[in-house]
Amino acid sequence: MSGIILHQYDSSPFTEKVRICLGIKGLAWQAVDQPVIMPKPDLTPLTGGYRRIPVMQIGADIYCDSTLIVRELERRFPAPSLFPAGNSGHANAVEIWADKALFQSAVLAIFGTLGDGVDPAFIKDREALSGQPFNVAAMKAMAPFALTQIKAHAALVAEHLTDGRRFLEGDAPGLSDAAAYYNFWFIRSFCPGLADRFDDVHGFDAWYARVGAIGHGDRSNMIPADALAAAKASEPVPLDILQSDEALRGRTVALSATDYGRDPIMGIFAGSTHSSLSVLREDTELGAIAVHVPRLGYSVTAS
Ligand SMILES: N[C@@H](CCC(=O)N[C@@H](CS)C(=O)NCC(=O)O)C(=O)O
Repeated sequence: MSGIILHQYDSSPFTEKVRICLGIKGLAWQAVDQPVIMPKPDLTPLTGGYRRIPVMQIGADIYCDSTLIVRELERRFPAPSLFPAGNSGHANAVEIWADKALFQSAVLAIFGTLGDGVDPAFIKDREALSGQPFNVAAMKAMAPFALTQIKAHAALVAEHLTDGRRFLEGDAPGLSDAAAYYNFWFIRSFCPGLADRFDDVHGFDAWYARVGAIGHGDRSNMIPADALAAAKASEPVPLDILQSDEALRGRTVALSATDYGRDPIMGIFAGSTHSSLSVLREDTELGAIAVHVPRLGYSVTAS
């Protein structure tokens, strides 16, 4: 067993990026379904406050954010690689494009189309998450424009495939494909009929079908209590701290996303790399837990 536990919900687009990466690697994993809105009483004891989805757990190590999760998968399970062309720069750039620009257009197109049908409890929750009003009227007005943007993004993908390659890095799929794919999956699964085919964007739909066919690896389901028990039964893996972060060693810090969902993760600063930050937390029920976040897009503040 890989020991991978993914805290997720099936409709989560950022999780779909991770699920496709699990499929590329052919890994077995266990899904713990978490609520779509707060409260998340079986998640926050593990994360120390972080509420966003997905979160990966391996024993008593908790990895927040899809960008860190896929890189931790690559580190622990290197073959087949998520960087099949042997370099990561292209995938890193594609992922930033997908997570920011393309995701914003997808959100506008979906919620502008669902319009007044969006659950008020969901709206209230997402307003608290973002600190911004969830303005359905504005989204409705923007949805047609957002759809033109989405098709233009699809055309960028198709343009990259014009030399006949099957996937964005060549003949084998990688993180680039998972990242470029998941927002189109989000739209197509949430709003069937809205942007189901791009017949005049030659090559796009065939690529989309190839990525979808990769699947999600070998998934089984786990109840939240078993995930909490797995954390309790394990110890976090030992960590190193970069020389440049030595001053933070042993200090109580808050890790926080800098875009939205900024709930702080309080803990003892215990690890860092150029791409991640880690704290250790002592939970009265679960014992020692290490929580890891990406360095990019997260702040660390000593109290
Ligand atoms: N940068 C984060 C973004 C994650 C994100 O925004 N996830 C959405 C679901 S796809 C979320 O957490 N929404 C609020 C919630 O589920 O509570 C990542 O890549 O994991």
